[in-house]
Amino acid sequence: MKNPLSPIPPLEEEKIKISKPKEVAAGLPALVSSTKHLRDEQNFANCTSALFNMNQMDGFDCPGCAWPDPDDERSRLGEYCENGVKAIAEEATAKRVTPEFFQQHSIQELSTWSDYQLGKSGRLTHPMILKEGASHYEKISWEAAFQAIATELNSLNSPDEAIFYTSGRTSNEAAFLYQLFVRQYGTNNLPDCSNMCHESSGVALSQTLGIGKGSVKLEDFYITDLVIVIGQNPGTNHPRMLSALQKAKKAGAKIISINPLPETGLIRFKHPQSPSDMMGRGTTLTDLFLPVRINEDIALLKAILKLLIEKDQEQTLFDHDFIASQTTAYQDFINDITQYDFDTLVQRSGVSEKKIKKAARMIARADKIITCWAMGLTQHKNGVANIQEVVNLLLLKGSVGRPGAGTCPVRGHSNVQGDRTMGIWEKPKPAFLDKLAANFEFEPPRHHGFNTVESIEAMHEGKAKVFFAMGGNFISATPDTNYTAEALQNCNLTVQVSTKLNRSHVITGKRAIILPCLGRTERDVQGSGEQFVSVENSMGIVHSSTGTMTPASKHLLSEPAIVCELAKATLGEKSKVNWHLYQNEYDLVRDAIESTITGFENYNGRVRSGYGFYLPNCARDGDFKTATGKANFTINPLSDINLSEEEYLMMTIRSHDQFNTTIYGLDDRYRGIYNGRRVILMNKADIKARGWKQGQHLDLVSIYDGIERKALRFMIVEYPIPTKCVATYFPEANVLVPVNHFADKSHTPISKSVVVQLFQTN
Ligand SMILES: Nc1nc2c(c(=O)[nH]1)N[C@H]1C(S)=C(S)[C@@H](COP(=O)(O)OP(=O)(O)OC[C@H]3O[C@@H](n4cnc5c(=O)[nH]c(N)nc54)[C@H](O)[C@@H]3O)O[C@H]1N2
Ligand SMILES: Nc1nc2c(c(=O)[nH]1)N[C@H]1C(S)=C(S)[C@@H](COP(=O)(O)OP(=O)(O)OC[C@H]3O[C@@H](n4cnc5c(=O)[nH]c(N)nc54)[C@H](O)[C@@H]3O)O[C@H]1N2
Ligand SMILES: [Mo]
Repeated sequence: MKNPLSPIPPLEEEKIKISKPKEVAAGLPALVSSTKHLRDEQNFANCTSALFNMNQMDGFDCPGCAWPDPDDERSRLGEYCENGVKAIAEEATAKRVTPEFFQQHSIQELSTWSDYQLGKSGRLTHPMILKEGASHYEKISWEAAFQAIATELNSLNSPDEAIFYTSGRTSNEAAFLYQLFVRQYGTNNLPDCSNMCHESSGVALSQTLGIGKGSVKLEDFYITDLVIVIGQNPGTNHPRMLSALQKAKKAGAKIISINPLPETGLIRFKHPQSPSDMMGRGTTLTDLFLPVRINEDIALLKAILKLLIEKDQEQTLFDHDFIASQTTAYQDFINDITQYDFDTLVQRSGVSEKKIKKAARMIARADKIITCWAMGLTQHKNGVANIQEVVNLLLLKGSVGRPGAGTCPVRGHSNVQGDRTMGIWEKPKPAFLDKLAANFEFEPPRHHGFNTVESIEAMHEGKAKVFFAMGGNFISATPDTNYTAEALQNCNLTVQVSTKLNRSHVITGKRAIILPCLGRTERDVQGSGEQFVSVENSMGIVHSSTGTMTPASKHLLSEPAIVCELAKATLGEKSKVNWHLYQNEYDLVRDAIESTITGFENYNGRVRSGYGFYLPNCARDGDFKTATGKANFTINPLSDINLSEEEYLMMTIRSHDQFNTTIYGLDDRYRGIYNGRRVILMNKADIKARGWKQGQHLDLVSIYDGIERKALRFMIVEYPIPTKCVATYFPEANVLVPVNHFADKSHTPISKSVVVQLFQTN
C-alpha cells in the first residue's frame, strides 16, 4: 500500500430519529429487541439453543459482562438479559468471513465499511495473511502462520520490541499460558483492555484497601441499607445487576444514583421473568438521583462529606471504633475537607443543595453501604482520586469488610478480572515472577513492560515492531484513532486472534495475520477429549465455562491451542515447558495455575463443583493488606478542569446496541435515539445559547498541547444532561481523545472528560 489506509470510514448519511428517553428498563420491549437480534443473525435455532446453555452450571459463561450469576434462582434460560442475548447472537451468527470473502473485498474497500458493517460480516473461518504491499488477505496454513510470527519475533533486537495485548474475554487457562509464553519469550509488554477500563479502580483500591478488586458478594446486596450507583449505566451494560438492585429494594434498601444522565435502567425496572412486573409498572429503583456535572463527583462527594462531618459533631454518626482501630489518616482527611467552602462545592457539582442534603441524610441513616461504579469514575485525569473519595465515604461508616457493605467496581469484559489474576499485567509483582521462575525453570524479565498508552507511543516511535492481540479491537478501542493508526501501521507485523472481523484487521502493520479462534459458546475438543475453561467474575468467583455449540468453522483453534503452538514455534528447545501436554488437557494448565497463584488450591476439584469458588479477598475480611497495614483515608483535590466560555466537557459512552467496539445495531432504545450513532447529547439551554436546534450538525474539536483533533458531523440531540456537559458514543469520538492525557497513576485515557469546542457543520 502506498498510502496508509485511514482508520476513519467515510461518513454516511444517517436518518436519525429521536423520541423521548424511556423510563422503564427491560420489560416487553427488551424481549422484542432480543428476538430481533436472534432473527437478524439468520441462525435462530442455533442461537436459541445457545441461550439455553448460557450461565447454566454445566453451560458456558455469558460472553457479555462480568456480573455474577445468582446461585439460587437460575431459570431455564440462565438469568435473562437482553444484551447477553445480543452477545450470543453475535457469536452464533450463521454468517461467515471466508477466504472467498477476502478475495472479494480488498482491505482498501473494507476500510470504508463502518464498524457495524465489519462486525455484521460474520465469523472468521480460516487463518489469513496480508503480505507486504498486498491489497487482499489470502489464506495461510496454521503452521505457516505460526512460523511467520515466530520468525518475526525471533528476528527482533530485543523481546521488548514486541507487544502482546489482551482483551477481557480470554479464559484463565488461555491467559495463564499466554503470559507464560510472553515472559519466556522475554518481555512484560502485556498491556490489556483493563488499562483503559478499571485500572484506576485497581490502583485506588490497592492503595486504600490492600486489594485491587471489589469487596462485596452478591448476597451483600440483599442485606444492605443503601446502594450508591455512581458513574455506571447498568441498564445497558450490566442488565443483570438490575435484578440484584430490585431484590435489594424489595428487602428494604435505598438507592442513590449519581450520573450526569438519568439512565433508564436506574430509574425503573421490569424483570422480564416476573409476570407481575411485566404486567405492572415494575420497580422504582432510584430513590434519589443526583445529576452531577461530568468529572465533578469529588466536589459532590466533598459537599456530602462536609454535611456528614457536621452531623458527627457528637461522634455518633461515624463508626469511630472502626476508624480508630482499622484506618489511618482520618484526622488529615477531616482537616482537609473542612477547608472547602460548601457553597463552592455545591455549585461545582451542578446538583441542588436540597438534593445534596437529602443524600447526606440517607447516608447518615444507613449503617451498611455498597458503592457500585464503572467507567464514569475511572476514565478521567483524576480517576484514581474519584474512587479514593468513594472509599473515604465508606470508611467513615465502617462500610468495608463486613456483610452488606463494601466496594463494587463493576467489571466490563466477562473475564477481565481473571486475566489479571492470571498474570496479564505489564507490572507483575516480584513474588509472582519468582513463582513462575521456580515452577517453569526460566528467568522471567523483571523490568516493567508497556501499558496500553505506552504501547501506542512505543509503536509510534518505532521502539516496538510487532503487535500481537489476544482478542479485542485495538484500533477502535484506543484513544487518538489517527495517531494509533500510524503507530500500528509502523509495525512490521500485526497479529489478531479474533472471532469476528473488525477494524484492527484493516488498520495493520506492513504484514498482518488473522488467527481465527473458537468463541466462548463453542465446543473445544483437544487430544484428551472435550475441554472446559474457567473465568472469574466481578465478585471474585471462579467458575467453569463449557462451550456447547458446534464451532463456526472446522479450521478454528482454541485460544490455549494457539498460544501453545505459537510458544512451540517461537521458543523451541529454549522452553522447558511441555506445551503439547497443556494443549492436550486443560486440567494440567489448571494444575500449573494452582501451583503458581494463591487461592487456587484444588482448582480442578473445586471448579467442577456447582458454582465454583471464591478467591481470597482481604478487604472483604476486613484485613487491609496495604503498606500501612490499615485502610487508608486519602486527600483528593477537586478536578482541575476549568472550562472557558466556548468549551464543553465531553464523555464518550456506550449506546444500548453495542458491546464496546462491536456494534449490534444502530438504536439506543433507552435514550430514544434510533437509526444512527453520530449524535451529541446536549442540554437545551446550551443549544439555545448558541442559537442552534436539535437535528442540526456540529463538528467537534479538541485541542491539547496545541494539537487540534477533529470529528465531523454529529447531530444535536436535546437531552437532560447538565449544562456545559456533552456526550457522544465511543468509538466514533475516540479521534478526539489525546493519547498523552490520562489518569494520574493508572494511565487510563481520559475518555470521559475531553474538553471540546463545537462548531456548526458547514
Ligand atoms: N451491553 C454492553 N455491556 C457492556 C459493555 C458494552 O459495551 N455493552 N461494555 C463492557 C465493558 S468493557 C465495560 S468497562 C462496562 C462499562 O459500563 P459503564 O461504565 O456503565 O459504561 P459507559 O457507557 O462507559 O457508561 C458510563 C456511565 O457513567 C456516566 N458518567 C460519565 N462521566 C461521568 C462522571 O464524570 N461522573 C459520573 N458520576 N458519571 C459519569 C455516564 O453517563 C454513563 O452512564 O460495561 C460492560 N458491559
Ligand atoms: N472513548 C472510549 N474508549 C474506550 C472506552 C470508552 O468508554 N470510551 N472504553 C474502554 C474499555 S472500558 C474497554 S474494556 C476497551 C475495550 O477494548 P477491546 O477489548 O479491545 O475491544 P472489544 O470491542 O471488546 O473487542 C471486540 C473484538 O474481540 C474479538 N472477540 C470477541 N470474542 C472473542 C473471543 O472469545 N476470543 C478472541 N480472541 N476474540 C474475541 C472480536 O473479534 C471483536 O471484534 O475499550 C476502551 N475504549
Ligand atoms: Mo471495559
